Amino acid sequence: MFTRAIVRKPGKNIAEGITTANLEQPDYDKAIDQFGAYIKTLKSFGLTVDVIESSPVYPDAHFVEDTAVVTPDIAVITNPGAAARNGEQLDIEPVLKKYRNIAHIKNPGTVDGGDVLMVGNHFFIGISDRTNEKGAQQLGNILASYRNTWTTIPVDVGLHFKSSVNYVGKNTLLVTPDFADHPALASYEKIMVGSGEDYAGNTLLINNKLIVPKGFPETRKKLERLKLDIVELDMSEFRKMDGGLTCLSIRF
Ligand code: CIR
Repeated sequence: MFTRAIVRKPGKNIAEGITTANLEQPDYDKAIDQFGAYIKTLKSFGLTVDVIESSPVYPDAHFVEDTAVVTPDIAVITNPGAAARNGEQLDIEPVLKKYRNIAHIKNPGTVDGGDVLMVGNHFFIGISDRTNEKGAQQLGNILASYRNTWTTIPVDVGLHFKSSVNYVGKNTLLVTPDFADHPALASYEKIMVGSGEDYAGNTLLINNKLIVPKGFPETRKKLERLKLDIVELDMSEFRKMDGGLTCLSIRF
């Protein structure tokens, strides 16, 4: 059970972040509304939410997930792999310090939290443009010292591992076609996102409830078979900056 989440308000500089999405610029006011709905949903799921002020320096700073990996035992402050984002983690550490002992990923290791999928006490660590082998090894060693297991998995498509694969409960992973047959995921049931709905692979499970991005009906229909409560949230403005539901919070 998660009891808390940390989120960070998007800044007026939201459109200056990194993106590969060929979409128009995000609208600040709309993003703030979507962010508000996101917080409201987390609270309705019983979480206490710490909201950090926006960053004048880092336009991607509201994607807090990338700055830390938090388990019941420890908060690992990451070393984000994009130079333009490295530094965001410094504002997150003092908040996490209130709740957990702290460990750090150090150079030359880099990790983005978006590459780390926790399934019970197993951690998948995606090796991507943001997370390197050395970072994965450091993180894995820390996790293993608390009786967790971990494996790496290459991320050749999408920004992060969790852009494509997420745990949706009941031993089931929601996957995009690129990861559907990956041998590292063989021991799980799979639900494949709907056709052309890869963005919906970034679906968020919190305390047996699912938050899914709005506008992906085929995926939603497939997820209904899990018989979990589902809340749909409009993520249009964050999608324009390659962000999704998991990116906007650290849950623990
Ligand atoms: C970036 O490129 O780093 C941001 N524009 C998006 C980060 C999304 N974070 C995530 O998937 N965990």
